[in-house]
Amino acid sequence: MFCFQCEQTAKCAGCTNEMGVCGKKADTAELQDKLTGALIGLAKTMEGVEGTVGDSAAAVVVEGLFATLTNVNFDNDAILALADRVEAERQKLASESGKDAPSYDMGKLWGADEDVRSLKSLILFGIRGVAAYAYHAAVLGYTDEAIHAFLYKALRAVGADDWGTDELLPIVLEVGEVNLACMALLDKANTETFGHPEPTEVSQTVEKGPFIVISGHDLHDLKLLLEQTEGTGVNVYTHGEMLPAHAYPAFKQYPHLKGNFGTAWQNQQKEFADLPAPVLFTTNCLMPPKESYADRVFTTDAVGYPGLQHVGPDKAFSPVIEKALELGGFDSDTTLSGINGGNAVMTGFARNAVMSVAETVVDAVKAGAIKHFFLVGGCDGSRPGRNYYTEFVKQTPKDTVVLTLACGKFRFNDLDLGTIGGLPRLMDIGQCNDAYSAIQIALALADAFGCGVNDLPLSMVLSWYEQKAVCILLTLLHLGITDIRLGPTLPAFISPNVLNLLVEKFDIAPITTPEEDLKAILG
Ligand code: SF4
Ligand code: SF3
Repeated sequence: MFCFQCEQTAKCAGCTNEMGVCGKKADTAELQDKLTGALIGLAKTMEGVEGTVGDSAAAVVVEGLFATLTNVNFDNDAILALADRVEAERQKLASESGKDAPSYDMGKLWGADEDVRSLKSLILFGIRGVAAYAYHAAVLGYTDEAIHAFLYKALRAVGADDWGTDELLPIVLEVGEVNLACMALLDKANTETFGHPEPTEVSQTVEKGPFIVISGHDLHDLKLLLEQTEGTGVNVYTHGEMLPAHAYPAFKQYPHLKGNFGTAWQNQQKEFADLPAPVLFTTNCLMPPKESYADRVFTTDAVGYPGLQHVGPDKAFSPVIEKALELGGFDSDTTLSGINGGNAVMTGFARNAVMSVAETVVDAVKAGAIKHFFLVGGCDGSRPGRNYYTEFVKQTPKDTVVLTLACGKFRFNDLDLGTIGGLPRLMDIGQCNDAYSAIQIALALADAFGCGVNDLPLSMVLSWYEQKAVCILLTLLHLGITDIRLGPTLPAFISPNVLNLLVEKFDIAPITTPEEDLKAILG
């Protein structure tokens, strides 16, 4: 196998043995390549006849890309079934249009010249992230043909044998542009369906009695689960990237959505080991479950793992609810504190909430009360160097504000950083896709100060793990944002030449130490 799409890849170079660091087995990796190759074949078959492509083809492209994202699907049967659907769509289209293109051999990509491989990887991994966001928007009824058309174009670019830097680089940045549109679509879907997030304190105490833990990014699944658990005596707790759901008005009407359980994804094997409740995964990041709790883990949507119970498109969560009733939950109220010992966390500082206090923020900056903003956001992971982010946030001066998003925040979201002028110093904007909100906040601040985003007293200190972080990073580059610090390590798929290019054009830099980086940023 060969896979180097995530941050924990073996030796910071690539997973090549019988099993990847994430637990993905070689045969699964090969089937994922087969699926991706089939998607490229389908996209090539579509060239010139996109107008005749039906919704089912668009759906399978989105799902096929999403399923190959890190920590989503480990189930060979599910991946093969997706590849078969792709194949069927290609044959249907080919018979209609008289045009056909075979599956692409991914071995050609992994064996390509390192700069070509690097740029194509940025495109492929980036669109895997875009597809995940497009999937969540689509389940709420929001789709955009321009986004689908770009996914086809980007797949063709990955399969273009004679393309070099000149052809590929513009498409890399276009991934960022389209991802911005896709995050905007998801933001619209979420806020029009569930309302605008409001600052909300979330308890980390699990009340006694039966409960379900729901993880991942899909708010629609949460809604369906809350509806189906209503009146059953089963409480619901969020986990990981589901935490920001508590801030949406539509979810506040469910009194049995009680709080949050646990921290970021890489702690699940420890945190779920003795859990007297089932866990439902709606997206990444699923880790191979330990035997001790595998019978309590359920998957849905694009997520899958051999042997785990999967809830299909009918979304009948009854087996999950029955499991919760059977396990019964804790005998007494139980708190799993955050990693710094805090028992409650705040979320919901999305664009509407922050912009409603924009005047206070701008006045505080003008009066010198707020000297600097940091966006410390992105994915969490298990690399020891990731305590950089905890230390960085702890060391930010009292006259600075820390904005955060995605699951990396569990490293510090239980810290009490105090307030500035009535505003909390630490504000959680939401999930990784709420980077859209963060961008809107930054643009509004730039507007208020009559400057560009790069001229704001704002620094981005980002952590990455999987491919959603890749497309978000490309969005920031597309917007011309410079001086980003990235860690805990740089992507293995960025070749030295491509890195030079990013450094020259965007001043992107690896994190060093909290002390040095803070000194460099604050002068
Ligand atoms: Fe390795 Fe990451 Fe690929 Fe898993 S997703 S096989 S850890 S590079
Ligand atoms: Fe986390 Fe997996 Fe990336 Fe949406 S849940 S951020 S790592």
